[in-house]
Amino acid sequence: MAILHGVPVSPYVRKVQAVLEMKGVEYTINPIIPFGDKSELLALNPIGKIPAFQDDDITLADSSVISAYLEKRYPEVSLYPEDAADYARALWFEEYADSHMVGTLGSIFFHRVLNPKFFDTPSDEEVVTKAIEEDVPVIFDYLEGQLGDNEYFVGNALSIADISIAGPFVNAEVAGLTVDATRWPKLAAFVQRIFDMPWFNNKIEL
Ligand SMILES: N[C@@H](CCC(=O)N[C@@H](CS)C(=O)NCC(=O)O)C(=O)O
Repeated sequence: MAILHGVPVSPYVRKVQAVLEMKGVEYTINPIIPFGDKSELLALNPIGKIPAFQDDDITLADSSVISAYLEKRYPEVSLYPEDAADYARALWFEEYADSHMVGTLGSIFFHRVLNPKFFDTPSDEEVVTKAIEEDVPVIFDYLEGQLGDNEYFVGNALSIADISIAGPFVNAEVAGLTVDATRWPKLAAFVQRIFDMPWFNNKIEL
């Protein structure tokens, strides 16, 4: 059976978990964390990050690589658009979520949740407030505009774009940051729509 290495606290692990669930692939989770002794993780991923993934005889790292592999290996439920432009747009949103959103929303989560709980360090609320007041609105404005009146980000069908974008909102919510529906109504409805999907893991266990 396939093994997903990593804890779903990570938005990247959550993304792969959602792809596996959507596609109905059987898997187990090895809840490895990327801190402390990294020897087990380094044997799976030379840069020591989660997620890593094993299936048949292959070992893979990086959530985008793993998701792209899953699409080819288990194509029955497709999460990547056929049309070339839509495909590129879906990859862009995946990249935007992974490289940009996780940096901002993830750092708020790190400060407010992980630091006090695991690293005996209080949240630096000055940094958090600056992120919430300056960086977050730029992201939310962009997403609200890109979504428009559609239910999903690309081609009005669920894709890897939506799964990638929704993931960091779980961490944000646990850190006390939700989408203000009066200011970003379309984005707030989108996040709720994905959170309500039965295959989406919208919880964080610490
Ligand atoms: N681009 C990678 C990012 C993976 C990543 O940064 N994972 C974090 C957890 S959220 C990690 O393992 N960090 C440990 C470290 O950087 O040492 C992916 O999409 O999988």
